[in-house]
Amino acid sequence: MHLGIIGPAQSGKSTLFAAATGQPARLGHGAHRALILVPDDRLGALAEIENPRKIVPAEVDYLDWGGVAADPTTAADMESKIPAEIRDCDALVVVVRAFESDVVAHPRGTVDAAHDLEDSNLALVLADLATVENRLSRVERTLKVKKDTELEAERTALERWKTQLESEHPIRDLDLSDQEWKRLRGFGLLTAKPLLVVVNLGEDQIGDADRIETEWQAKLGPGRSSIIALCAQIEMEIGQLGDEERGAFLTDMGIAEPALGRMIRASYGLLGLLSFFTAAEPEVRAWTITEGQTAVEAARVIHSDIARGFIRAEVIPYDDYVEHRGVPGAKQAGKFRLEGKDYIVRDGDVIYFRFNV
Ligand SMILES: Nc1nc2c(ncn2[C@@H]2O[C@H](COP(=O)(O)OP(=O)(O)OP(=O)(O)O)[C@@H](O)[C@H]2O)c(=O)[nH]1
Ligand SMILES: [Mg+2]
Repeated sequence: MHLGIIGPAQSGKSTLFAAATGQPARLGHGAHRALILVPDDRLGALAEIENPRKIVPAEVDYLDWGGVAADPTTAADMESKIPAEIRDCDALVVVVRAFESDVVAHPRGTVDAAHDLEDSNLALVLADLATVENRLSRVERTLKVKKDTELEAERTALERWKTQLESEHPIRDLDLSDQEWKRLRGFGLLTAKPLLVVVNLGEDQIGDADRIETEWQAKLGPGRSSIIALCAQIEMEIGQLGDEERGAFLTDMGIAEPALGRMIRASYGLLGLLSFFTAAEPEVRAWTITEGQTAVEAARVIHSDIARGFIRAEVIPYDDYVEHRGVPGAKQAGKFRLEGKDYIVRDGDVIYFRFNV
């Protein structure tokens, strides 16, 4: 999974990135990329049963890109500012600033997170509009010289997207058919990507996080988007603490759970991702797939050979696995299932793939 972090200048993107990745904050512009491990308590429970040599969590690839601000420029200009790396991301994280600080200047002079979000949205809408208009004029030129039903269908779709963007609304809020989603995929449109809004709170606003999240959730469109309020600075500090100090610090700050875990889960939810596990020697490991993927597709995530030579999947749901302390117990309790290629994998399935190549 690839997540791209964007947002106005000085909103706390690099601080959030540092908190998420455990790497030191590199302030200033420029792209930083890192893998972060997806926290999942279930791995610990499985490891306690299996005593593996290694525990391997699922990974998320984070890309911290510099400021994306909607200057009052042309759409084409905006489009050219968005790098290919951001277009390749599966979802975008927009960080907007709610924290007040005398030492950190705000590009606009005042802190207004809602306004920042509108700006960022507008920047992405403008970039998409340029992409759509370019393609539309090319399609129209071709249609003038030859008839092509496929291109006509594309023109209809492009015109619909253009209308949506011209009204300053993201593509993700349109009610699209599967076919249109398929068509969209090739365009890398930014506003079609799921969006996670991070409201970066001040240290003194943490107590308001729940209220702010509820308030903002209501403002987001019907498409796949979600909001989380956290204090990036504090999250970064939490990440630097040892396990023992961390508990005390969280209690002190009145934080039930570090927001990063919630953030990663939110991005999983937005993208329709789920984890399945493998728990055979030498490692207990989490793997990421999309909701609705089949056993053979899950096998392919591990290795193409396992998919090619797929015989069957031996499946135990996570809860049963833990309750019966592993495979023999689960088998005895009748919780062990043999599934074929087309089995739809569920979140938390512990799977052993039988294959032959
Ligand atoms: N008080 C406070 N300061 C913060 C918080 N988050 C970030 N900062 C500070 O704000 C400044 C900007 O943070 P960065 O993380 O560099 O922001 P950025 O969005 O990456 O900035 P650019 O990449 O330059 O656009 C730094 O001095 C941070 O220490 C926060 O939650 N509270
Ligand atoms: Mg930065």
